[in-house]
Amino acid sequence: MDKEGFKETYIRKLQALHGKSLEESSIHDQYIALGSLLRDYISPNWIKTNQQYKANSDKQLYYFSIEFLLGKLLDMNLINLGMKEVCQDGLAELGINLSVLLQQEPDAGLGNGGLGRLAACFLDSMAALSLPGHGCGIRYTYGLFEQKIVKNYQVELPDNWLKDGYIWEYRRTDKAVEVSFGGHVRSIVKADGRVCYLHESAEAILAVPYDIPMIGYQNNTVNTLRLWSAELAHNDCYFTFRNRNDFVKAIEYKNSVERISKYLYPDDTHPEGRLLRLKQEYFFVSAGLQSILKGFKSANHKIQFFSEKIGVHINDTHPALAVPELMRILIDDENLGWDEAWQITTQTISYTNHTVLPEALETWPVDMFQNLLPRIYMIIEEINQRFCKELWEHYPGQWGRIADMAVIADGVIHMARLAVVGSHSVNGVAKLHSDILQQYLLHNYYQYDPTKFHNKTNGITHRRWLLKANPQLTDLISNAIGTNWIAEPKELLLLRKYAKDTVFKEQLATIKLKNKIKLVDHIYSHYGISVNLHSIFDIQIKRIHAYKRQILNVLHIMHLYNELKINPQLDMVPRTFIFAGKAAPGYYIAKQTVKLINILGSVINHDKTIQDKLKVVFMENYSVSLGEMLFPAADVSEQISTASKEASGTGNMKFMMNGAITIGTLDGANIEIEEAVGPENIIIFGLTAQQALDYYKHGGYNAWDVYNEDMRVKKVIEQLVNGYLPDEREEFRPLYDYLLRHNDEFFVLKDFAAYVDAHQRLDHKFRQKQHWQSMCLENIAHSGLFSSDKTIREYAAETWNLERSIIRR
Ligand code: NBG
Repeated sequence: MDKEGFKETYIRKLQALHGKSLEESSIHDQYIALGSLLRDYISPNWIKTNQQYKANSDKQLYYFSIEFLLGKLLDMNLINLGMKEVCQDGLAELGINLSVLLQQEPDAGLGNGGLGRLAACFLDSMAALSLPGHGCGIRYTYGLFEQKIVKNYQVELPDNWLKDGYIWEYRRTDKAVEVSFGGHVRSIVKADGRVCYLHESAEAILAVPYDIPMIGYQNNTVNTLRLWSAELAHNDCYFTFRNRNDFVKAIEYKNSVERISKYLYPDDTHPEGRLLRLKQEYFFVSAGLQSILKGFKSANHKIQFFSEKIGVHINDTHPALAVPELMRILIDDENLGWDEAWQITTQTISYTNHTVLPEALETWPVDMFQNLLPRIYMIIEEINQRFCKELWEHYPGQWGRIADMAVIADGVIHMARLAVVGSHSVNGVAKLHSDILQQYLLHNYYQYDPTKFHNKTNGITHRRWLLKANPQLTDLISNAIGTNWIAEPKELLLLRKYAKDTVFKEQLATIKLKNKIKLVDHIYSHYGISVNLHSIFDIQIKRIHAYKRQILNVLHIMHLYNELKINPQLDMVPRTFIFAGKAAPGYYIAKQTVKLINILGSVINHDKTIQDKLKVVFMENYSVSLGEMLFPAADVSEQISTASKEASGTGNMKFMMNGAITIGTLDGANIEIEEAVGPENIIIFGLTAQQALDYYKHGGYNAWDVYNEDMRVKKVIEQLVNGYLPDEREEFRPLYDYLLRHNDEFFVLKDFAAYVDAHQRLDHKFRQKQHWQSMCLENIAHSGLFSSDKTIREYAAETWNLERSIIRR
C-alpha cells in the first residue's frame, strides 16, 4: 500500500465506521479506523496462513498459558507489516499524529510479569520465524489491577481494559465449546466388555473463543492467539431459574459462570488455593484441547497420528490439567485404550518449569478437586497408580522415594509432578535454573529419566524491545551494520567492530541521552520530580517480591543518603534510582516495600542539602508500555535477586539490549549474560547460588551477626524503626522483624557489603566515559544471544519437532 492509497482507504474507513467526516472525528474514532483498516489488511494473510497449514498438514504447536502479557499491538503490528512509515506519513498529511493514536490502545495486561511476557515474546517469535505456533489462554475481563500510589501506599484499582472494546479480537461464536464441572461419574460395561465412563449431572459452561492475530515480521504469517471467555451455556439452569421467575438466583448463577474468566489472579507466586483458580485452569485447558481436537478431526487425520501433528506446550503448571484432559478426550470420546492414549498424551505434551519457590508450586486438595472435576480426578488417580507401580518395579522397597515422586500424596495433587510425568520434555528457563531442577527440585525424576530434561534459556523479542521501544538505536545499528541483524539478531555482534570508534560510541551516548530526556519529562509531568539528566539512571523494574530484593536496593539508598548527610561534598556521580512494579494485594511485605520506597523518595527528593546528588522515583502501574520507555533510558539494570531464586529473568535481557549495564547476582540468566559480555562488562556481587543453597541446607545464617558487625547495616536497619522516617513509628517494624528476627531468608544483610562495594565499582566505571560506552556497546552487541527467536528455534528443533511453513504472497 502506498501513501496515497493508504490515505484514501483510511478516510473511507473512518467515514464508513463512524458516519463522520475526518474533521468531525475524535481521536478515538481515528484510532478505531486505523485498527479496523489494519484488520482488513491482515485478514487475507490470516486466512491464507490457516489454509496453508491445513493443506500442508503442518504440525501445529499450541502454547498453553494462563497469562499473555501482550502490551499494545498497534505499533508493533505496523512494524511487523512494514507499514509504519507509510501510515505515519499518510496520517501526518491528514493532520493526524500517529503517536497520539497509539496511546489510545489499552495495554492488554493479561499477565503478572515475566511468565506472561515470555509467552507474548514467544508468540511474536513463532510468527516471525514462520512457525505454526499459536497461543491458548483466558480472555480476562479485568487484567491485573491498576496500581496507584496514594499517600505513599499502593492502591489497587480494577484494570477494565475492555471497556472501550478491543480492536484486535475476533469473537468466534461458531467455535464455542462446552466445559463440564461437578456432577458424578457412572461406569457402564459395554457389549464388547469394555468399561466406559459417563460424566453425569455436570454443569456445562460455554467457552467462547476470541482470536487475536499474531503477525510475523514482514513474512505474511499470521498465527492465532485464542483466548477463552466463559458464558452461559444454552438451556442451562440460568434459564430454568428465569422461567421460574427466580431472577435473583438466575443472576447469581450467571455471575458465577462469568466469574471464571473475569479476573486475572494478582498473585504470581502464591496461588491462593482457591476453587476459582482451579476452575480457570481446567476451563481454558479443556476448551483449548477440545477445539484442537475438532480442528484435527476436520482435517481427517487418524487419531493415532495426533502427536505427529499436534504439540501442546504447558507454560508452568497452571495448564498441567492438559495431561488428564487429553487422556479423557482420547479414552472417553475417541475410545482409545489407556496405553495408547497415554503414549499419545505424553508424546504431545511438553512442560516448562518457571520457578523453584516452594510456595509457588501448585497443589490442589483432593476433596476439592474431586468434587469439581470427578472424571479428571479418576484419571489422575490412575496415572498416579500406574506411575507408582512403575516406580515400585524400578525402586523396590524405596517407599520414601516413591512417595516423594507420587502425583497424589498427602491428600493433595502435585501439579508439577503431574506435568513432569505426563510430558516428554521438561525444561528450566536458564542454565542455572535447569541445573537446580535436575539436582534439587526434580532430582528424583531426573535420576529416573534424565533424557527428559533440558535447558532452554529464555529470550525476548528484539522487535518489541529494540525496534519498537528504541527506534533511534535501531537506526543507528542498521546504519552501522546493515539490517540483516533484524532477521539474525546474533549479527549484532558485528557492532563490536565499533568498540574503539569514539564517534560511534558518542552517537550511542546521544541516543541514550535523548531517551533519558523523554523519561525526565515524563517523570516531571507525572510526579513533579525534577531529575538530573546527567545522573546515573539506575532502574529496578519488576514485580515486588522479597526474593527480588528491592529492599536491598532501598537499604543501599538509605546508606548513600546517610553518607551524603554526613558529607554533602561526597565525591559521587549523581544517581537517580527508579523503581516500578506491582505488589500482590495480599503480600504485606511487598506492599510495605512500595511504601518505603515512596516515603524515602519524598524525604530525599526534597532535601536541598544534598545538591541533587540523589533522587528516588517510584513510577506507578508498571506495564509493558512503561517498560518500553524505561529500558531505553537506563544506564544501570538492577538484577539483584538472591542467587538460586530467580529462574531466569527477562528484564535483565531487555536492559542489556538497550545498552544498560547490569549490576547483579550470579542468578538466573545473569550468569549467561556475564558469560556473553565477559566479567569486565557487568558488575557482579554477592553470594553464589551454591553458597546460598549451602546456607539453606544448614538453616541459613545469623542476620544479627551482620547487624552487629557492620555499622552501616545497623544504622539503616535501625532507621526503619527509630522514627527517622517521617511516618508513625513502627510503620516498618514488620520489615525490620522480617530482616532481623525472621533471620533474613533472602540474605539481604549478608549481601549488603558486597552490594555497596559493587555500586562503588559502578560509580568508578561510569566516570570513565569511553570505557562505559564500550561496556554499553558490548552489551548491545551480545544481546542477540538473548533473542527469543533463538530460544524458539531451540524449542522448535529440540522439543516440538516443529517445522517452518513459509507463507507466500
Ligand atoms: C518467572 C520467573 C522468572 C522468569 C519468568 C519466565 C513465574 C512463575 N516465573 O525468573 O520468576 O524469567 O518466569 O520464565 O512467574
